[in-house]
Amino acid sequence: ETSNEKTEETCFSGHDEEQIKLMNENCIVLDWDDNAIGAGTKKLCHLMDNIEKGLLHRAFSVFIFNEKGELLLQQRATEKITFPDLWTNTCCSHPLCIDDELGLKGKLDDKVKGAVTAAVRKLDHELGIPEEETKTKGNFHFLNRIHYMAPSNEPWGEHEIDYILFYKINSNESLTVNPNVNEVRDFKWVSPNELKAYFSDPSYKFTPWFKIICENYLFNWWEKLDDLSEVENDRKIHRM
Ligand code: DMA
Ligand code: MN
Repeated sequence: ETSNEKTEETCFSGHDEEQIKLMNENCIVLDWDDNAIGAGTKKLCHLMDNIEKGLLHRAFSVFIFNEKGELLLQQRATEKITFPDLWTNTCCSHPLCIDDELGLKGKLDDKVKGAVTAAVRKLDHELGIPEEETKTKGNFHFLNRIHYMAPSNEPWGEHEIDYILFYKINSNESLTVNPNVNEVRDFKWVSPNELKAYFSDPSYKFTPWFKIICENYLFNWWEKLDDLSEVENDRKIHRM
């Protein structure tokens, strides 16, 4: 059971109208093995009261790399209800409880396809990268799934199984980036060394999931960017 006792006023007072509306999206509620067991609004899935009772949902994190091997970072908009103003990977969100994004057959390949479909949708919505540029899907690589929990500003938090997706821009391709200011405050392309320097610069604050991914996996995967075959398609769920 999920508690909905927090009133709209306590949760949303002072928050942005557009971001409040998005809290009605239907996330995919999961058991510990990443099986879909129901739907839950984005609001219910991100209240710490519910998370503390075990409520878990599916998410994805995209990392876009250009032909120079640089990673596209974004700074979340001040309007974001959870983790505002923090720097993070290219794009994060949730596959929704709809046929295209759910992975109806329940097989991992199918769930990855659902996450990629959601990623194409949100890269357009957040960063203005047209769906036509990414939806051929050949550029996406599924790395692994990370199960983590992290509190945000009261009363919010995250508790997700997060599908990690790399997207490599080929040398004959270009990428249009035209951020939606309600979602993204700033963006920049970084090399591994530049990112490491930002980590020791106190004026850059990062999201908890991006820190977890960086500390455990990112730099190793980044070194293998030219050939991900050794590290991609990991079937294990990594609990952090
Ligand atoms: C949620 O991201 C997903 C992860 C991996 C934290 P988000 O808060 O940016 O979601 P949305 O863009 O849908 O608000
Ligand atoms: Mn989430």
